[in-house]
Formats: sequence, structure tokens, C-alpha cells
Amino acid sequence: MKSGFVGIVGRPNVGKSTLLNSIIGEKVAITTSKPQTTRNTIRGIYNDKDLQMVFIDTPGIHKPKNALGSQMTQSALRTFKEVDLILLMVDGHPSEGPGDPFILNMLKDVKTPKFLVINKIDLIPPDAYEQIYLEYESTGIFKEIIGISAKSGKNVDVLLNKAVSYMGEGPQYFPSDMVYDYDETFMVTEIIREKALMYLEEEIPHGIFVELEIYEEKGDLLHIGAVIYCEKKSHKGIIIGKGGRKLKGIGKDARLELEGLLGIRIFLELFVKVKENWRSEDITVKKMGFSDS
Ligand SMILES: Nc1nc2c(ncn2[C@@H]2O[C@H](COP(=O)(O)OP(=O)(O)OP(=O)(O)O)[C@@H](O)[C@H]2O)c(=O)[nH]1
Ligand SMILES: [Mg+2]
Repeated sequence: MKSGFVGIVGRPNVGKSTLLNSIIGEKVAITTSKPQTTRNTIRGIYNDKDLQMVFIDTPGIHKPKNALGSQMTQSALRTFKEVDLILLMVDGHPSEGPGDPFILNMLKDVKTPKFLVINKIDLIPPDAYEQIYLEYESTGIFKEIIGISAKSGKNVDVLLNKAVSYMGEGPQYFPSDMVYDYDETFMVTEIIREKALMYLEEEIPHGIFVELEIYEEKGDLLHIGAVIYCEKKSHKGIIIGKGGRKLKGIGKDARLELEGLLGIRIFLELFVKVKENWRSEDITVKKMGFSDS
């Protein structure tokens, strides 16, 4: 049996979680068009005959502005050391500020084999692709450089096949029918957060987190009560929206997806509460499990 761990790292919004979902073939991690969507390291398990690969999706590495950002970046960096193969993902956007040079510098000292994955090739003009390719090739630290589209699935199979050859003989870490390693309630809070992110703009998305207060199955109905926490009173009004319309939209979208996912009718109640400055409080951030598990 071959097995091993593969870490997916890179700046926010390059498509790491989209790649994880594409490899696993189902939604294991939420994805949005907003940077810093993923806050926890998320393990997706790829099972095939005599093969198990555990892909670790990580929060986008960025210059932290608060305790949450710092925990997120730290957990991504820790992943370097825990895996058999590292996929550094970039997209066509040139890094604003020292993002990628910072990551490259760290990677240079890590002995683990590394691939560069250039994502969103559907959006990158050929000459720009070549420039990115040559720039990263010149660092000499990548075993492979592969262009993919995580969204359409293009070349994801090529990437997977190349990654398999870096897996050694090893144990089966998880049962062969398992595709993620977290609790069902984690995905419930994540899907509610995903829908909220989609409805919200500017700073507000980064300042929210979701906590479950009720999770009770009654006959053929699952009762879920969840709180969307935000940082400011003024944000609370925006999340609720005129006549409660935005919150209703978030609730409906989340309920429909959760019903499909869990295969049960759901009564979803959403509440909005304020917890000022939670992202700057180390203790709150740790308690909420945003640090690595
Ligand atoms: N056009 C295009 N868009 C893509 C592709 N892959 C991902 N995206 C989009 O890029 C955005 C970010 O995707 P995510 O998978 O959430 O990115 P991420 O790297 O996990 O982001 P963080 O969790 O914030 O670090 C989403 O809107 C995706 O739909 C691709 O191959 N082509
Ligand atoms: Mg992500």
C-alpha cells in the first residue's frame, strides 16, 4: 500500500480549496471569491486501490494583521513539515507585496519535495504563463511545474498522477470510505459562513464567525440554530439587511445546500451577535479552533 500527505499552500484566493474539492470529487472545503476564506487546515482523503493520499488544504499565507491571521498563517507554515509533498499554488496575479517571495524563502529551507502549481490557466494568457513558469523554474526548488484549472478540472489528473509517484509504502491512515476527517458540525458552520461571505462585502466577511447553538434531530427534521458573530454593531445591521432580507437569503441558501448534503429536512435558525475585536484576542481565536488541530 502506498500512502502519504500532500500539503496545498499559497497566498489567499489562488484556488487551493477548489483544487482540494476537485481532487476529492466532492465539496470538502468551502470556496469563495473572497481572500482568506479558509481558516483551518482541512484534510481531504483521496482513496484508490492500494493508495491513500491525504491532501491538506491550508489557510492562505498572508501578512497577519491580527491573532486570527497569525494563527492562519502559522498553521499553513506548520504544514510544510508534516507532509511528503508540498504543492505551492500560484495564479496569474503577480503577488502584491512580498507574499510569494516570503513563501519561497521559507520553502527553500524545507527538504520535502515541492511542485509548483500554476492555477487558473483558463485566465492566464500564454506569454504571462511562460513568464511565471520561467520565474519559478529559475529558483530550482521545484520537482515539477504544472499548469491547471482547479475549477474546470483541467490537468488535475496529470497533477495527481505525478503526485502519486512521491508517495512511499505506508499505512492506511483513514478508513477507505472516508473523504474528510472533520466532524459534520464543522461543515455545517462552514457552509453557513460560505453563504454569509457571498452576501457580504468589504471588511465584514473577514470579521465573522459562525457558532452552532442548537443541533437536534427530531424525527425527520434536523433543527439547527446558529449564531453569526460579527465585530461591530453597524455590521450586525448590514448582515441582517433591510427587513431581514439578507439574513433570510443566507439562511435559505445554507439550508438548501445542507439539506442536499445531509439528506434530511432542516429547520435553520440564524442569529446575529456582536463580539467586538474577537480576531485580535488570542484566547478567543484559539478557543474557536482556528489554530491548527
Ligand atoms: N477562473 C478560475 N477561477 C478559479 C479557478 N480555481 C479557483 N478559482 C476561483 O478562485 C476563487 C478562490 O478560490 P478558493 O479555492 O476559495 O481559493 P483559496 O486559495 O482556497 O483561498 P483562501 O482559502 O482564501 O486561501 C474562487 O472564486 C474560485 O472559484 C480556476 O481554475 N479558474
Ligand atoms: Mg481556501
